Amino acid sequence: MSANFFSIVEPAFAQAERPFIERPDGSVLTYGAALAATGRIANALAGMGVKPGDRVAVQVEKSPEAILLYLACCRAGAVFLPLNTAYTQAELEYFIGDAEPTVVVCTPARLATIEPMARKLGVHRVETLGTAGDGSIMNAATGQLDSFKTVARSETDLAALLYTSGTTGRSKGAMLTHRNLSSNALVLKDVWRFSSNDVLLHALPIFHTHGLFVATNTTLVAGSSMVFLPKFDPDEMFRLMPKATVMMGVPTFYTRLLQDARLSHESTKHMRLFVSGSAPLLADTHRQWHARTGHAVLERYGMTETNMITSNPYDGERVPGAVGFPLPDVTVRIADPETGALLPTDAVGMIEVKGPNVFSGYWRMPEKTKAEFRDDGFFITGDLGKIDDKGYVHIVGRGKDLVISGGYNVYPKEIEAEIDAIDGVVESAVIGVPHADFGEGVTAVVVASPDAKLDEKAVLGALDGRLAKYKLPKRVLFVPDLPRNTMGKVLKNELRKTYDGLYAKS
Ligand code: MCA
Ligand code: AMP
Repeated sequence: MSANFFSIVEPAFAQAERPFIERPDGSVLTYGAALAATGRIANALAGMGVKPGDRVAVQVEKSPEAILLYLACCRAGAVFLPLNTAYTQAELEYFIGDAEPTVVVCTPARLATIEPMARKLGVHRVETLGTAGDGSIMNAATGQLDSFKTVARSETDLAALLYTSGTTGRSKGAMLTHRNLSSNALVLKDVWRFSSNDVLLHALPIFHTHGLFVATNTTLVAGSSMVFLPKFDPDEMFRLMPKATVMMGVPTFYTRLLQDARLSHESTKHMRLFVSGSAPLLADTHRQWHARTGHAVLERYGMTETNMITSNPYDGERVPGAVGFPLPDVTVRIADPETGALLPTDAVGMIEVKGPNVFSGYWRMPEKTKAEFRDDGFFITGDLGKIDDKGYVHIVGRGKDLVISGGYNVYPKEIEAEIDAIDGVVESAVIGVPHADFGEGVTAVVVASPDAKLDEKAVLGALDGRLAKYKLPKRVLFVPDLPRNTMGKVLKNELRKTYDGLYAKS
């Protein structure tokens, strides 16, 4: 039997009249209409020359049609490559050059800039998709047959390519197989008790694992439905929450909703589950949420490379500050970061993971892939943690130099390289500093040459357009020297301590 992820979720589409996605205006895309549309789009993709294994790169605004395009890619056996809408032209150029997609789909507004660049990189077709069901890809699908024979795929065939930045060098494409997607979706459906009665309030972006796989794939395997918001907006969340039973969010969703007077037992009474992930949910936020709503947020832990790894229990204690137990079929262990030797209960070390959820490697980077796996197949997450005597996993820090801002990963090296290239900058260090809204605020500490007339505004001005906005430092601070150890390594921990209270009141 084919292991194509679409074939696994196909039973949901048999309930043709059931709602799949409800738009904020109340209009509904049923499973039946979605099935037919994915067939038409898959036929259009095949007509454009997309063959199984080809990449389809997609940088579009959130819409139900973007989900249909993702599913059509699955059906056609193509590898879906979603791209954050905040990525700049230079960032896109790298991804497209590296992934060599057959087709690029962008917003109508960006066609004029993306098309010439993509063509120069050898892309066969550049198509558009708007937020109102418009765009050339939808035009190409019009008139195509609804029926499409979903391409047979094996468990190890690629379903998606998701770029993650690295601690060193360039972004890496995490290769995710059909088995990675289906194993995680089936497990999450069970452990979070998803059923066809559920309605997920979906306010996450759909170009990363959280909004695309965790939220959408779990909905699909359960035949549930989603209320789809273009983006997180507290007014819309409170208006639509009475229609929903589940919400998934990054910690910033929870801290922002907590600041809203409308958050109460009453306004959340229709909900059965709140899930948090992508960044640490402070134990304090967990407790405040419980006090205000009566709901214990269920925190889980994952990575682009591994999908979801652990989850707090549905029944049983959801421990504030812990990320719960390894998911069924997933093995988690704690090892000495240097030697790989296994560590006992409660000892802090590197979190390593193995299971059907773990990706098959980085796109065209066999050496980087090898470096991040142990010989016995465990993936080295780069997160530091421990497992307590009850089996709960706790993340206590990061072995990797990473800042997580509002659920988005920012790798300091990438920002430092851009800052160091600015005239008058001697060197820089980028750190994450506690931030009331984003969890961590990207912060640049810069050493300028004595004769340079550089200030915060000038640095930010020089970075504008070169990096996605969420990567831009919230503050740029100038120092005469960076603190270093005897080996000459910048002491980022010391910098983090110095600037700890910088965003306390933001
Ligand atoms: C927007 N801005 C940000 C962020 N988002 N800056 C830093 N960090 C961010 N996350 C910028 C905007 O460009 C804007 O800049 C300014 O901050 C204020 O924007 P605002 O309107 O407040 O932001 P927003 O549009 O409300 O977005 C905040 C958000 C959003 C809702 C938290 O970032 C979001 O939806 N995050 C979810 C990320 C996510 O899905 N991560 C999952 C990755 P200016 O004022 O200059 O214009 S998957 C993953 O991590 C793993 C696998 C896992 O475990 O899930
Ligand atoms: P990404 O590369 O976007 O997939 O981000 C993965 C990283 O997000 C992980 O390696 C963790 O550092 C972090 N992360 C995800 N979920 C949690 C969580 N619940 N608590 C703490 N960190 C998390």
